[in-house]
Amino acid sequence: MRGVGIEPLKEALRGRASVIAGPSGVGKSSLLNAIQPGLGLRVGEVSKLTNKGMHTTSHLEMFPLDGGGSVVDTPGMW
Ligand SMILES: Nc1nc2c(ncn2[C@@H]2O[C@H](COP(=O)(O)OP(=O)(O)OP(=O)(O)O)[C@@H](O)[C@H]2O)c(=O)[nH]1
Ligand SMILES: [Mg+2]
Repeated sequence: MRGVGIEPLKEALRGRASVIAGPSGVGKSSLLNAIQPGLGLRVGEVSKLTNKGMHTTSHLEMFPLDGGGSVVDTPGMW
């Protein structure tokens, strides 16, 4: 991950409650790990067979952000 666009996203999440949603394997958990080092969210490979994620995140969880606010990581629904 090159970190491009992480700062503006951090800024957008600051001070509010947000939810990250989208298909499995697009990098939702990876993005949150980049935004808030130390979260240690599990990330998974994308299947070579289907080219989709393998539903690594399996539950909803809300995390407080250092800059204020919070964010919810969600399982990809498809
Ligand atoms: N090339 C590239 N790969 C990325 C990037 N971000 C994440 N990945 C890869 O994409 C794969 C899936 O990432 P996850 O963060 O587990 O995806 P997710 O959206 O949380 O998936 P679910 O938890 O299954 O819904 C992993 O192999 C990551 O290493 C990125 O910016 N670039
Ligand atoms: Mg995930």
